[in-house]
Amino acid sequence: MNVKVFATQEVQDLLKAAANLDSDKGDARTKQIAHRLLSDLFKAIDDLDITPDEIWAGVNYLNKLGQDGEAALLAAGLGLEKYLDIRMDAEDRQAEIDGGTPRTIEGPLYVEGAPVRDGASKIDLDADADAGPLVIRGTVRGPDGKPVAGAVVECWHANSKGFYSHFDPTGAQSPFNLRGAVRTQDDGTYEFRTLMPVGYGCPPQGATQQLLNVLARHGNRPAHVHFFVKADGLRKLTTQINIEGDPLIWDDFAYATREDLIPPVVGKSGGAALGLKDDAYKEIEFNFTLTPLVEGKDNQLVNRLRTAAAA
Ligand code: MBD
Ligand code: FE
Repeated sequence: MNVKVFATQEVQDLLKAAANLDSDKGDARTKQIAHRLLSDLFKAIDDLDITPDEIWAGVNYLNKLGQDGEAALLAAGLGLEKYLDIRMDAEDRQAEIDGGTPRTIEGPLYVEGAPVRDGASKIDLDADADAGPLVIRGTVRGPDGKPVAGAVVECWHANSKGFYSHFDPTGAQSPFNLRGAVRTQDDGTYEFRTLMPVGYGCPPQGATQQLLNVLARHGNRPAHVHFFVKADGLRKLTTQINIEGDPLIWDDFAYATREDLIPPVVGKSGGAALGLKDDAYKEIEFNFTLTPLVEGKDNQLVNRLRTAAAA
């Protein structure tokens, strides 16, 4: 088939009707976006001559995606979440906001409600024979370079199987295992005592991996640790660090790696005194620099549906 119908009055009227553009009721912004996305889809169907079989495969794929609860995972894997970061970075450059720790994607596996502790928190609640002890510590600073007391650093990461508590398919982890929050001390410092994570892989039978397979892409991330950093009068930072040396560091299926987010991993001893499971442990120092509010507001605060649980 090689027909072109997109530009016809009939199709243009259909698009307007579907988005209810001729009515002044409904949500104007949703109508605008629905009309544009539907138009872009119709245009693509015409241009690429997408067949009915392909359309129904796509529609049924969306059903599986929802059944699997993987829409946000797919958004990460298709670079949509990274694209939002690229746009926010560009917005910051335009506003001449610089010097902050680079942002990178939140991902779909955050759980709200981790206990907040002062200065330091041991967040490995469950034994994990295959993971060695890890200390992550550093200082939170403001745009002026001065330490920020009372900032809240929240972190979450996977265990030695690449699984996150609350989303662990084996059901093996306690709530909030490897998730925690620390309020910085007067000198701006924070510390997490935890275990070394391993990279995440998409559920092999899930909708996300299904599409990645057809694209001949893998669905794996290098080992990483997520952070939110919040302080009064400054913008919330969403970022991650990668574990140096992971072979997938520059081959992340979610495109979250950035040059400044790969701190050195240093071998240390004295873990016993810190309550770690071995005396030998790894340490990562990672310092955060937050950026100022814009006209008194966090202009890039992201609202999205987040899992919440009681600690
Ligand atoms: C993760 O751990 C993650 O951080 C992202 C972005 C996607 C899937 C799993
Ligand atoms: Fe993650």
